[in-house]
Amino acid sequence: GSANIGVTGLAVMGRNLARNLARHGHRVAVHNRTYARTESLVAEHGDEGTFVPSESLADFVDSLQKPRVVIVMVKAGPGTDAVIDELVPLLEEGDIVVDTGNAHFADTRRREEALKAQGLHFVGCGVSGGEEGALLGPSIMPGGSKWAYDRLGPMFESIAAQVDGTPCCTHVGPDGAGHFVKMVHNGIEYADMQLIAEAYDLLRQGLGATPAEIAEIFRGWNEGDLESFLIEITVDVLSHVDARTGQAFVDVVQDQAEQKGTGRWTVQNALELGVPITGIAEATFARSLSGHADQRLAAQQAFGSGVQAGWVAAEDREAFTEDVRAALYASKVVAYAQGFDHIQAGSEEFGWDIDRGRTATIWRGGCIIRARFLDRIREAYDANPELESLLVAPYFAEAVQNGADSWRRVVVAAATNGIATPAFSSSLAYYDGLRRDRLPAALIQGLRDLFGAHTYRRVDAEGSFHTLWAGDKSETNS
Ligand code: NBP
Repeated sequence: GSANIGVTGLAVMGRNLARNLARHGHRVAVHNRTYARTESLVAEHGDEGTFVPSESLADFVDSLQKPRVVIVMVKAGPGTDAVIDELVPLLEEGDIVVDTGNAHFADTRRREEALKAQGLHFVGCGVSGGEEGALLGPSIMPGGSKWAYDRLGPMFESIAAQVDGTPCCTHVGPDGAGHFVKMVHNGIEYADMQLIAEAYDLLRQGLGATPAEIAEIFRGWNEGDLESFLIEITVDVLSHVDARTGQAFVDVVQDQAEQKGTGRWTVQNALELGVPITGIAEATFARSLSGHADQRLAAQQAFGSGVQAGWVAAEDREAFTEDVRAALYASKVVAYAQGFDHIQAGSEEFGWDIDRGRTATIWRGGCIIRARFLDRIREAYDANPELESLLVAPYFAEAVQNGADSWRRVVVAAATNGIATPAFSSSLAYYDGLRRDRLPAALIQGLRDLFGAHTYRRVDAEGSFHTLWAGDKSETNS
């Protein structure tokens, strides 16, 4: 075979990834279950580089140089298994199958194990950046063996987004590590968007400002620490006017957020690993709440919304806006700190040895959460790879401490005026909980011991203790 790399699955993502590879001088074998897609890719973009089209999967495999690298970019789930099952008998020892779909990392672990038993390398690879990223430079998060990365890493690094000359692609770790990190990335994306939405809501209701006016506030914020793709596109969405009605676009969109499930996966796994990713969880639940139209209507009818717009006095407008900015930044620091804790917990659980600083580096470009702030995260982990929490890294500690008064004023204002800010509020609660010397968890331990003899540990002695609550309340030591 003559092609360096192959892509099977040529819907929007696979098509754009194949074009990106071809544009970077790789000879790309292309295949799709329905041949028409393969034909249209070559007809429309054949001049962008070298494509080697095949109608059958067997011819596609034959057109590849050994050891073969086959990218599978099909609808995640049973489709991926179907393609793998068809591919495996056609491959030879040492060949590499790369799944760039949005697979759950547990599926990736299962597939990796199955293919390893057949002498094949399986690379579960997170890709972020949507259609445009796939074409112009995504953030790429490959898992799998080091051997596989040595073979395909240079090709992936060539097509990834580049920031300051560094590609947004690195070998994340063995088996499911790449898809795990992609999952947490999406969870952080949920939290970041919820925080932005809460900031918008506060400005809109508090100031009585129009979406266009708020777009200008976000535009200003994008000049500072908050500079990021999500803030940038918030400006675009808020300033957009609906052609049909002449109203602000954001006012004609149904207020029910949808989800494809990666936020849910993140929260489910965090519960299993016991990582308090409260920002991501609240963001996921806020989307669920928005979708419960019937319950919302019932509650509106029962209680009314209770929000009095325009509560901020004229002389306080600037200060309030700055408070919301600081609260947004502090809450965002919490959301990312929690996300990186989750990555660390997964890394320990599955033995992946993920480098959190490098992970921050590959999110600086190409992906949805790309932001200036990720440089700071990388610096924090470079300075101390064993960092207990991002929150305590000097730069973030300062941001959170400096913003704390603003953060509190905003959460108070939200509560006073009937604005739901689950992500702002829970992030503040996390910060305050984490830094407390004594938590009321001591009382919970007492209750658990009383009703269930669950035992407790003492502050002044080793071992587990139980109080004979129903008896003479003496203490036993086990
Ligand atoms: P889709 O997720 O819409 O999948 C369509 C592709 O899957 C077509 O090529 C289709 O072939 C193929 N396919 C299916 Br469906 N079942 C198959 C089977 N049993 N055997 C062989 N091929 C099968 O495509 P997409 O939107 O390009 O996304 C591809 C992957 O990338 C997904 O896993 C997605 O989650 C992930 N992803 C998407 C984005 C994004 O922004 N869209 C971003 C990051 C990752 P056909 O043409 O013959 O029907």
